Amino acid sequence: MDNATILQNLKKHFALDPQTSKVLVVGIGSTGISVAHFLRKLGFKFAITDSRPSPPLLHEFFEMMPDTPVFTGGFDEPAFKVSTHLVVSPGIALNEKAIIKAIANGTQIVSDIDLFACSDDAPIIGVTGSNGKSTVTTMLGEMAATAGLRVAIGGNLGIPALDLLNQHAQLYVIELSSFQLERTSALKAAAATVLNISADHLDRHSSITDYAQQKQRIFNGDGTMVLNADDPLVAAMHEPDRTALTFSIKKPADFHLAWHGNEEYLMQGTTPLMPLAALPLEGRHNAANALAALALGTAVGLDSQAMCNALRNFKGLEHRMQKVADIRGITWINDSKATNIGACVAALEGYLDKVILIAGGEAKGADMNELKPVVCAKAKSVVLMGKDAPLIEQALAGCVPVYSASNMNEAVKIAASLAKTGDSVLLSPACASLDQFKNYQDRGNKFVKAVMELAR
Ligand code: UMA
Ligand code: ADP
Repeated sequence: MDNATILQNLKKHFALDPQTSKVLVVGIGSTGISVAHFLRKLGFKFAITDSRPSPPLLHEFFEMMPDTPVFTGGFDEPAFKVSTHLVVSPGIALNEKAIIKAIANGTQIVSDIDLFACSDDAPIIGVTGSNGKSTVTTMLGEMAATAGLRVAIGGNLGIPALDLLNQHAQLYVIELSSFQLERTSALKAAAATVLNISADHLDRHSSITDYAQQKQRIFNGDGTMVLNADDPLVAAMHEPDRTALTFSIKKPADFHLAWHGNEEYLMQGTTPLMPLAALPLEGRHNAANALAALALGTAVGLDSQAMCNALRNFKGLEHRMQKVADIRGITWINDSKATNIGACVAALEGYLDKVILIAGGEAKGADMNELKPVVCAKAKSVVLMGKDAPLIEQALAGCVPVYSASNMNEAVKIAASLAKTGDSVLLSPACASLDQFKNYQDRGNKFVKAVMELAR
């Protein structure tokens, strides 16, 4: 799309105009920097702000755009007062005092996703949910590439949506978080899904209802709704006058599982697509992810054969049910990305035998009692670590033996001492990692390292 058309769209949707608008970019992270590049390319004047005194990307920003006004070390800046538009990064809550005041003064809130949605005509697939977003987004990217399309994938997955525009894609697959969706109004995806809803980010959202409502915004517009028939909160999002496709791993749906001969198959209606056993991923929840990806791909016209070929070759992502090693008959699984209860429950539910679970970290306001039934059913013992370990221990009282570890090395050693030949040890923390680690990758990498040391 040429710049003139993008400018027309921005004017129509947000009254954003390089001649008259004063834009403040809020947040100097990867989103803020992508927004700054975009605005500069279109000739907007803007300023940028970050509440941290020296955000990590500040130096890089100064070097790229030395003439742009920068305000750091707090949001209580006059810059908010004079702005007509704020482009707020997802990591920044909209209930910041300066933002609330600006909204009250008539300042418009826009997201990077809004700007992106105004800037290309190619179809967009939107993927949200509490768990499985990155897996499904990546699967779809591989499906579309196998089908011969020029496809760009990003958003919450890592590359900010605006940075994908220079790939001139024929199809975009955008992972969207609740934070991105709550401030987005212009996105009209050709196909979109809410994969599932379980408690997460309740430190930012006032309730699970509010969190689900923000996720539901992915269905704005008139694209195909892809709905998880196994999740009542998602199934309830169905709008009768819209085209919808359902997926399920428990019952018949548009995309579902069924026995065909003596093998379980991924099915489209009554048509067997491929055997479930040919999907090279651990965990039954990944069957749900594959069915969701097939439904989304079908909605935008991808070829079934190409999609199944991509699934057969899909390697999975690191830190999601990643098999780390088999050591003396014990299987070690890294599911460090399980930063909420839903992911840990899904991981445990996929096991037929009992496992030794390593969990704990920051609970983010979630109710750890929800872990109890599945832990009682599927765990032999639990090793807990991190800030909210006491909350989990309390929730699991009387259920399974619980051990405490002060760091990952210790957790792995305790788990090794408990495990017997044939057991699995699963790191699936049900919590965020930031109390003890840089991020979930760091937590997973430390787990892998500790397991490898055992092997030696
Ligand atoms: N900041 C403040 N004040 C605050 C909070 C943040 O000034 O109170 C500043 C930070 O200093 C930072 C800047 O805001 O410099 C931007 O922060 P950001 O947290 O919005 O981070 P970005 O680098 O722009 O990354 C964001 C997403 N981060 C979050 O939503 C927290 C990235 O998702 C995403 O990949 C990226 O945009 C590109 O779209 C990460 C994430 O953790 C992976 N997402 C959460 C999740 O998956 O659970 C939602
Ligand atoms: P997201 O991007 O939503 O965080 P990921 O694909 O990165 O999703 O997976 C995050 C965590 O959720 C991992 O622990 C993974 O094993 C688990 N998970 C993946 N898909 C699902 C699903 N459909 N239901 C529940 N948990 C899932």
